[in-house]
Amino acid sequence: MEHQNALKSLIEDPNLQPQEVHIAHAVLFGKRISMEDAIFLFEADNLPFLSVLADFVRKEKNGLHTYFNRNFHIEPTNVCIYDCKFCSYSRKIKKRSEGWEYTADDMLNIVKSYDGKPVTEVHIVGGVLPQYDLEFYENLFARIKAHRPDLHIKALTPVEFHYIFKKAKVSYKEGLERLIRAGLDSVPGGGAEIFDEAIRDEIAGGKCSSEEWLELHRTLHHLGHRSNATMLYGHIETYAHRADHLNRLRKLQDETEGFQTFIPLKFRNENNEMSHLPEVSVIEDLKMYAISRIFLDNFQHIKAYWPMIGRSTAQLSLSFGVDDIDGTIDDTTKIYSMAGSEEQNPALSTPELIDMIKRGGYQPIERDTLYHVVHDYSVEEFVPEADTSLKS
Ligand code: V47
Ligand code: SF4
Repeated sequence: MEHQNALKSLIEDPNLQPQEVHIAHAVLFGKRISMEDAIFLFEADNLPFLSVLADFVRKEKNGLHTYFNRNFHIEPTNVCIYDCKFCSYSRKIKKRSEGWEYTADDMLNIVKSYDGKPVTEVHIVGGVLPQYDLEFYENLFARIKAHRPDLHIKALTPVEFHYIFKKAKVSYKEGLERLIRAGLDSVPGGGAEIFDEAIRDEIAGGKCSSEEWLELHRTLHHLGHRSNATMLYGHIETYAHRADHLNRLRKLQDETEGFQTFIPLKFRNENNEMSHLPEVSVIEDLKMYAISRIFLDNFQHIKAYWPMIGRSTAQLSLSFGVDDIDGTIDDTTKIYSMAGSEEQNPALSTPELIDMIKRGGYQPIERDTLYHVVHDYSVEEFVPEADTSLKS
């Protein structure tokens, strides 16, 4: 196998530092790397080395498969009681007039606008407001399921759950059970930011703590449901904070095996209170993907969110451990267009996405939320449907 030979010959390279040899051996023999190793890799800045290691892990786990799915996003509101400094998206409660607040009817109408379209998932996440309480979401999820039972509902984050369950005076378990009964299928990875308490307090003070974020996912996994995890990187955190974040996720995954994919989210600096910080380079992005892939040996998938990093970096990321490029952002998730994503209008049709993956040398697989294969475009031809545009 080419990727195994690449790693074996890399180990023979006399120019490698001793710690690099040690890490390469660990990866070749399926052993874990430590937090210290991860920090070393961030600091060493050896991109070719990282590429060989991350590509090895990627191919051992997922071969050449590169996943995407067809989903659409609904953001119930862009008004939020919290005030995260990096957030380009929320209007503070006092600037409510600049925001939107959808009713359940509004959101059901958005769902209905996809009737007949080949989407498999709705992703629902927005700001936190008191009227979006437990009953509201129970009612919303039940109405979506009544209208389209096969649509997977991936919704809310521990930030919202923590707030609404506290308000309803129910435990995480009871609250999640009620929402699952109503139709919640899985939970996206947002709200994780950075787990280090001091940094979290500085950039996202007031919302759920790191321990609460992890506890919510633990509870969800014990109830038999899956979720994703993210990390917001490239702001005021250090490499040690990144390693700590990855380590807390790896530990929880050892316990529950409930995470499907890890998504590193690059901090974008437009329209927020941290705009004075420069954005990190593409090299830093590729390092982040590769080290995540190498460190998180118990995560099956690493996702690059292409509306955030742009198509070219997303394509490049496939050689740095990434096996999922999310894909089908229908309405150009506002969170990123407001934060200043590389492409102002990141719409990508299914054929374009398939072509991008194939040109990178990988096999495009359309998946559902739980990574069941919907279409394998490495063996199937893409047949244009009535509406193939992933942009509304
Ligand atoms: O938690 C907010 C981030 C997240 C900025 O699970 C920012 O499939 C960068 O979690 N620069 C929400 N990031 C988005 C999210 C997500 C996205 C796509 C797929 C999935 C999934 C999850 O967005 C927030 C926060 O970390 N965010 N502002 C910003 N200025
Ligand atoms: Fe609110 Fe989320 Fe923005 Fe924080 S990141 S202000 S919780 S919408």
